Amino acid sequence: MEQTVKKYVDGFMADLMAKNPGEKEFHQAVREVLESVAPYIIEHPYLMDMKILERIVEPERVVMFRVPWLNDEGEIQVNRGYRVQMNSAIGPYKGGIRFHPSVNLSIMKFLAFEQTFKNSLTTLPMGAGKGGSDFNPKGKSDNEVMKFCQSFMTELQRHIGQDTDVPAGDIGVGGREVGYMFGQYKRLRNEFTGTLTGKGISWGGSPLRPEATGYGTCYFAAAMLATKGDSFEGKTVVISGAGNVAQYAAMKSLQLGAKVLTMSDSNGYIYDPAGIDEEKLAYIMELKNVFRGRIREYVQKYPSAQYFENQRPWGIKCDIALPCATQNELDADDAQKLIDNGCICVAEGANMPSVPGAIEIFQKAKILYAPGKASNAGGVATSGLEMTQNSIRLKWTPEEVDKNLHRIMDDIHAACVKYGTEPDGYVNYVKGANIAAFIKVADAMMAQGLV
Ligand code: NDP
Ligand code: 2IT
Repeated sequence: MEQTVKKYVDGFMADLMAKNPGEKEFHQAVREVLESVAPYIIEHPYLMDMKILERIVEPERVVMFRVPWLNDEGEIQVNRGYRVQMNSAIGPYKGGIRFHPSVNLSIMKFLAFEQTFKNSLTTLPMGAGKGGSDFNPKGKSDNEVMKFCQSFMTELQRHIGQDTDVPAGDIGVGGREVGYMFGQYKRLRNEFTGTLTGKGISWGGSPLRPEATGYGTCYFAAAMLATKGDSFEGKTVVISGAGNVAQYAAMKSLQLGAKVLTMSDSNGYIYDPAGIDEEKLAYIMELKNVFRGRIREYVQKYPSAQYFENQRPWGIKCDIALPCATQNELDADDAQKLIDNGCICVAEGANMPSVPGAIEIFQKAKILYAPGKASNAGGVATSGLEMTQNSIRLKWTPEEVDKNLHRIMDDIHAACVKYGTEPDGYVNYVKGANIAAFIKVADAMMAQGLV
């Protein structure tokens, strides 16, 4: 069986790589899913005959477009915009928009592919998409960000809609950018609809959408710990990133009784042995969200902490690690350091932060390890709840949304346990998440015929 699976995976990947040359992040994301679902597909040959996998890796549509805009000096700037409409088998395309200079087609496709499985796990009717631009919001004035967002949306608006494709935030896209994009969408289409999620609370946003990804990641980690009769209480937590996901992962870790030791950005990390408490976290949130500052400024305010330039936080001894920055930010050496230091649980807030070699190390050591598509699904799930509220023209209370979010994370955890429990009782959350998500999308695709 193992040989048959390997042959199938290698053959499929060879074709995929030939057809999508140079798209290394996309190859990485597909291989991970393929390794999980290949045995299932081989046992269900009709899936092979129906070419479900070949269809699932091919985006339904990719839009690439020019985004011209004028900077504050009146100079012409040109960026590239993308929207990958990956899969609409279970609902309208749904997924974030990323503004970062590293954005390219491979990164968009990997994120849209991951989104297919993540959205399937949420239990809500959402297909998958992802978009973005190589625009770098760092150092830009509010006016420049607005100009860019308006130009970006001027093209994107013709491809999206509340029943077609519903974008939201991701790296470099938060409340400010969603606001500018929503304003331009509304102006051009002359409609006030739920076409974007992550909107402001007074104009159609859902309570707890900003908190949802970080909170959900902790709810998922708590569910994993509970399988061992354990919890966050009294644990040490190492977090990477200092953006939306990292901030609320830190907040929920504190609420659950843990001590947060680190946060980071792309320049380095801070280590506070006394713990980043509520007051220090409030400082970080103001620093990052209002002043758009750098994490190194933390040590000027709190001199007992240390700053490590150009380093990642994984060498700091901890019980729980929450990677919440970006893809491939945790390599095999980092994973080994975490294991050697006694880490018992890794839950990904970011998309694909652990390289394949790191995942192998976590699973060999049989620690609790959750892939992002399971543990960070709370963000898009709450976007789904925002869509529901927009459709029924009501706003729920934060308590109602939190209850739904918590239930969804527990349901995703249960699905992973159902499909990922190995004969020795170890839960392989990667396998569980991939198979549970795949079955739902594959069934929907088959029911809808060859489209
Ligand atoms: P933000 O833009 O709010 O924050 C991103 C953080 O990650 C910043 O601290 C940023 O540092 C850091 N970062 C970005 N790129 C790199 C890099 N190349 N190397 C090191 N650090 C980096 O984004 P989010 O918090 O929204 O997103 C973080 C991750 O979570 C992403 O992987 C995203 O796809 C994922 N995610 C987000 C969801 C959401 O609802 N927002 C939902 C599910 C997943 P710097 O300021 O220096 O760039
Ligand atoms: O990666 C993700 O799931 C997100 N960036 C959130 C997508 C969304 O539509 O809320």
